[in-house]
Amino acid sequence: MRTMIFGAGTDLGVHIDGASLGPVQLMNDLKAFYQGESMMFEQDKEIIKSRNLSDRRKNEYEVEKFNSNLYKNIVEKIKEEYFPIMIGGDHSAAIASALASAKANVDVGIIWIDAHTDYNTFDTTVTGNIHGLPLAAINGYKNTADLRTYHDGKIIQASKTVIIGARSMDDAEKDNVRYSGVTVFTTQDVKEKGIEAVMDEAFQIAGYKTKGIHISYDLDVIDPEIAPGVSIPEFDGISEEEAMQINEYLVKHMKDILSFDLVEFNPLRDIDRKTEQIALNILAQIIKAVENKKKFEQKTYY
Ligand SMILES: [Mn+2]
Repeated sequence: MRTMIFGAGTDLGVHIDGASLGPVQLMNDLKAFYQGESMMFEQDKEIIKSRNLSDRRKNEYEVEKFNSNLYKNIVEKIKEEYFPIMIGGDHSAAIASALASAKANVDVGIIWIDAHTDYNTFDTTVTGNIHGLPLAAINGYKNTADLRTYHDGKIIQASKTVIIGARSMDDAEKDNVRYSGVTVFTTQDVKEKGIEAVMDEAFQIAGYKTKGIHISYDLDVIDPEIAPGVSIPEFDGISEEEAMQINEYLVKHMKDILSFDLVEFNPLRDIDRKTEQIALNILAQIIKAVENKKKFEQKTYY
């Protein structure tokens, strides 16, 4: 299949700057071997970001405007039979990419690979950073509707949602996760059960009676000693080897995958380009696997 890379140059969803610079940098690096198409989206330079600690809806209008444009373009390109790869930007952009996949592909599951569960609502958020809400918004959970006004309401079901690598949750967010019914594999679960077993289970759940799976990969799932270039690092993450095993699994199961995000690369926080190299590795492998993906290949029956 042909790939369309969507660069989502936004850091409106987090009070720390830099994630908006990720996609341009990675696209430049990719030029050496990616001759395919891309569309770059940038946040409005005039925006003065809200960093007010008491603002529980930081840059809500701006995030919504950015995502609405991104969403429309991804839906269109999926209909033109492109495979969308969204490079973030902070994770708020995944509301657009995941819901676009749900809109264009009708019935999808989702695997959220992330140190955080991103399952806050406007009622429970402690920071007001919208990159802590996207998965709840994608699942249509409670007070998140304002984050998908451009979308027709076809959310991704929590029963077909799997989080992998979580190790940081706010207290109220924990309750949200519990009530929602999503499946969570913590970093500890990954270490104990092994990548293969966790991924097998995740694909069963997210792939069950769906047309395929949206993968949303947040680089902060990896230990910050190895991948420091993210906005909100969490210690005790997965190793580089485990990250590559996850990627190998994804490559092997590309026929079940409909769309892919790689988010939260923050060049301003990176050290010795470590995170950049890992991000490039992941992208290069995924792009190659998409090239080899046949359009009408039968999805695995889960
Ligand atoms: Mn995230």
